[in-house]
Amino acid sequence: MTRDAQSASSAKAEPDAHTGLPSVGQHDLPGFIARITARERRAVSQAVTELERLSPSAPALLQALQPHLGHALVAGFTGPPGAGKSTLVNAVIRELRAAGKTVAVIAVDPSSPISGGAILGDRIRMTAALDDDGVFVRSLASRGYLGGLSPAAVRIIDAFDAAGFDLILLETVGTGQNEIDVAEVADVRIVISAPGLGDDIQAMKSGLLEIADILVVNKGDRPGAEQTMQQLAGALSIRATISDKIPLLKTTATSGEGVAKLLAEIDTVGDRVRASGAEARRRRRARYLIARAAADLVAARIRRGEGSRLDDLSDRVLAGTLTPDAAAAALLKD
Ligand SMILES: Nc1nc2c(ncn2[C@@H]2O[C@H](COP(=O)(O)OP(=O)(O)OP(=O)(O)O)[C@@H](O)[C@H]2O)c(=O)[nH]1
Ligand SMILES: [Mg+2]
Repeated sequence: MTRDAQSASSAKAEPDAHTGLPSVGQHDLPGFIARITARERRAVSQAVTELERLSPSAPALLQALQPHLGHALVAGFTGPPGAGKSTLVNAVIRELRAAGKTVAVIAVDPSSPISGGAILGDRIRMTAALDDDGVFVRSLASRGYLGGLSPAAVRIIDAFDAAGFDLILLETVGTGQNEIDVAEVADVRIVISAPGLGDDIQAMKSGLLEIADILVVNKGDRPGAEQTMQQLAGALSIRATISDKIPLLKTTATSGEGVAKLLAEIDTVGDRVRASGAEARRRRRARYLIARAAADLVAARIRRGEGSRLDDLSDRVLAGTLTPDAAAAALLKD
């Protein structure tokens, strides 16, 4: 079958009840995979949507993608709302394209209510190169994904990886545990701060600093950038064992200053990560998806009618004969 014939046949298929998309029947899955690995834009887009929404054919798709994974490096851009993550991602895209590298972007909940950043604005800024086949951007801006927004983002990584993109940039707002989870799935974790964000250093201390492979102070053109650099250097020096390994950089995303240096650092960390093999990177994503799915299953089980068992365990906790942790362990063993 020619590529066009394949496109036509998948376009004619019955729409999937869940996603409204033409559903990918088992029979043309190999053709669909071939179009994804050839980075055919429509196929990549459809695969991403199916994985995002966990359509009925998504599990089979995810499985069929596995032999094609391992090329891409995933770089997570995390930081407080308004630090300039999207602007920096945009600058990084430009730099990567100038170097002939292909790049896919996943922006998780890019419109944070706190900074008031517009989703559309994000999209326009990040899709400046819309007609460039070497760039693909997907914003996950609304809730309601089956299994959660973060697992959706992690599933999508596989579609972009199979499509052969060199780098996958993952933008997440680093305020909640979920976002930090997603950032941990990244191969290279870039934590972005900026002057004038209030208690951002405090936020850094509560978790973000630990996950950083590279620390960036963006808005280097703003007054206070130097002070933020010093504060972060101070926070790093307290953790003496890692301080000499974590690069601390200053960027101005709006002008592109410092972005080349950032890419060089991403490359350095990337080489280190690549040395540990593609399987280790894929394994981390698989572990995350399994752990999240398991947690969901347990929560569903508890919600669904294990009430009497819970009542029984609660009685024992109230009587002081069982700790809540031991009760939880007992519940999981059932
Ligand atoms: N002066 C200056 N402004 C910047 C710089 N980088 C980003 N900005 C501005 O900061 C604002 C927020 O930038 P975004 O890139 O949307 O920040 P973000 O971290 O993606 O924000 P959320 O996704 O809402 O968390 C915008 O008005 C940008 O133009 C910079 O280097 N210098
Ligand atoms: Mg953003």
